Amino acid sequence: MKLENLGWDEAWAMALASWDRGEWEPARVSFASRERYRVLTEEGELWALLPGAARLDAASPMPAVGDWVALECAEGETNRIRKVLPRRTTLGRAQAGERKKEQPTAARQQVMAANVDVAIVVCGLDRDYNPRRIERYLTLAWGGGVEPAILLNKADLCFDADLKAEEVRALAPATTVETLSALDVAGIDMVRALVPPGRTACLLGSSGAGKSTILNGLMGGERQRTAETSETTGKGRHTTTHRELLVIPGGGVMIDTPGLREVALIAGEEALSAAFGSIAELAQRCRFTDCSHTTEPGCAVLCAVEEGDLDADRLESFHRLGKEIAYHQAVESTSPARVERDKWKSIKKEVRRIYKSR
Ligand SMILES: Nc1nc2c(ncn2[C@@H]2O[C@H](COP(=O)(O)OP(=O)(O)OP(=O)(O)O)[C@@H](O)[C@H]2O)c(=O)[nH]1
Ligand SMILES: [Mg+2]
Ligand SMILES: [Zn+2]
Repeated sequence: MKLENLGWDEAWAMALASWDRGEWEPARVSFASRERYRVLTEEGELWALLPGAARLDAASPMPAVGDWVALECAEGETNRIRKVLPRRTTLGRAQAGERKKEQPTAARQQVMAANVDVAIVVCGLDRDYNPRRIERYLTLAWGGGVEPAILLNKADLCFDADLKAEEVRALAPATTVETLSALDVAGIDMVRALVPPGRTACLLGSSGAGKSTILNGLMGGERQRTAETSETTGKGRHTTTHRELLVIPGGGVMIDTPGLREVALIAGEEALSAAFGSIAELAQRCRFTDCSHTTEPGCAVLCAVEEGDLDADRLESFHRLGKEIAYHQAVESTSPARVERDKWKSIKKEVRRIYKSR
């Protein structure tokens, strides 16, 4: 297995070299339970344990699916995870930008996936279709510094797929929005293009949306179990029960997740304020009150990035979200009919809450 296809690069190698005296191997977590982990290495997939010492080290979070770790492999002994390399992005409650603070173990365990490049939000065009829910998933992605893409699946079951796609594009004009049928080769090829070698995608969306079906299409076989949605409610059956990272033949890696319940999604809003609240705080110390935190002199936000107190990814994600909101507000102010619509309501409400202190 070539680690480069899994996303390994020079910067990761340097991070590992900063602790390693040559005895540790790089590995990527593909499955995580309380005790046992499955990891991908150059030699293939292995089981590994997390020794107590690593677990108690507050600076090193509990390994999550997608994490790069330092693995100790000794002949005839169990493989041990020694360190978790600092995350670039985090999907879930505990945020990468917070890593300076010591976090309680419970909070550290809320990470759904680490080091994800693109969060693929899957929404069925059947009874699953729900723009409000898509917004929540977008919030979750942005909050973790992850670029989202939206796939409207089951186009074969929908007569106005294009109309719905337009509606979703209006929610997030800077985000990729595609319609597909996961049962169709053309749809699968389109998704394949989103996950070239070296790139990491994470599938998000409610149960029954077709996440595992899409992944099976990419894997070229029945790799993940899928199940029909309930005939009475149209809802999925929570078929996928744990998060898992798979290597796409000839492509990058993809993480399948179980459909989230609404409660978990609200965590996305918490994540947003965790991610951007610190930027809002820093912004109070910028020289100019209308600072855009891009090129201005005396910008406290850029200064924090320079000094390593704020992730550059995080700021980039903040700018992307800002663009989406600016677009949305422009649309609202020019078309009164749209003011009623509560698109972006949850995101805007949260952003307003973050800025209230200014
Ligand atoms: N008609 C049609 N059915 C689809 C499509 N994609 C998925 N399905 C079906 O939808 C059902 C649910 O798909 P899954 O892939 O199990 O859904 P999931 O998102 O993985 O659900 P969880 O694992 O429960 O979170 C299965 O019966 C699939 O065959 C599609 O594009 N068209
Ligand atoms: Mg599934
Ligand atoms: Zn600034």
